[in-house]
Amino acid sequence: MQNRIPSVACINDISGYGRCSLTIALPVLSVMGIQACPVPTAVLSKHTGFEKYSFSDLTDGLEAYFESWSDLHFDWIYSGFLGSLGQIEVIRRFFHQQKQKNPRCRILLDPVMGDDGKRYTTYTQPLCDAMRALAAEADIITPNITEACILTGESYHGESLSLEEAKSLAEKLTAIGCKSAVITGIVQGQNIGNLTYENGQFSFSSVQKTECLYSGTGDLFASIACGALAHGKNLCEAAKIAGTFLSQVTKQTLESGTPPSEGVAFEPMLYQLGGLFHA
Ligand code: PXL
Repeated sequence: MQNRIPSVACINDISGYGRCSLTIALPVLSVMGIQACPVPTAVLSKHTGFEKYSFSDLTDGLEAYFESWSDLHFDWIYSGFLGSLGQIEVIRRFFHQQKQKNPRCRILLDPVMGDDGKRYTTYTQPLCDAMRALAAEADIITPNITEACILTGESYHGESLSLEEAKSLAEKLTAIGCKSAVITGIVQGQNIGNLTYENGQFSFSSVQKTECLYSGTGDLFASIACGALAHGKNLCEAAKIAGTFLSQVTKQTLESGTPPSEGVAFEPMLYQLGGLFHA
C-alpha cells in the first residue's frame, strides 16, 4: 500500500522558454513524488532576462481559480514569481483559506524580485513592498541576497557575506513576520552556500562555486527544498539536499555550454531526485 501523496499548490508564472518558475517546479515536484498543482500568475513567452518577451498577466482569473479550489486542501503552498500588485491580496486570502481548512498546511514563499543586486524588470517598488507584506504570512522564505536586502531595507554590497553578516540578515528577515528563512547564494571565497534559520538555530552549508550565474537557480533550489520539506525533512536538511543537487547541475550545465539565460540544464539529472524519496 502506497503512502498518501503530499500535495503542493504552486503559485508561479509559466515562461515558455528559459527554464524557470513552473517549468522547473512541476517536473521537480512530480519526480520527487509530490502532487504539484499549478496556479499560473502570468504567461510569458520567455523569462524577463531576455531582451524581448510577451507577458500576459493572469490576475483577473485568480479569484475564480482559488474559489473553485475552496473544497480542496493542500499540504503545502509554494509561491514564487507574481505578475502584478493586484495578485497579492488574492493570494493572501488563499493562504488564510488554506490554513483555516488545514492548520498543518505550510507556506514556502520564494520572494522572487531580483538577482545580482538588480530588480527584475517587472518588479516595481510597490510590488516589492507588497511582497514584503506577503512574506510576513509565510512559514518559510527563500530569498537570495538581493531579495533579502530588498525585504529588510539593508543595502546590497555584492554576493559575499561573512557568516555573522548572513546571520544578522536572517534575523532581520524573520523580524518581518515569517517563521523561518533560508538565504541562498552566499559567496565565501571559492564556495557558495545557504544559511538556514529555523527555531532559533542557524545552519550554513556550502559547495564549490561555478563561475557562471544561471537564471532559474533560485527556482530550482526552492522547488527541491519544497519537495524535501513536503516529505518531512527539516529546513536544514532540505537546504542541503537542494544545494548539493544545484551544485551538480550547474557544473554539468557549464560543461554543456548552455548560455546563462537558458537556465540550468537539469533535465538529464532530474531522475536523481526521484531516487531520494520512496513512497
Ligand atoms: O527565476 C526567477 C524568474 C521567474 N519568473 C520570471 C522571471 C524570473 C527571473 O528572471 O523572469 C518570469
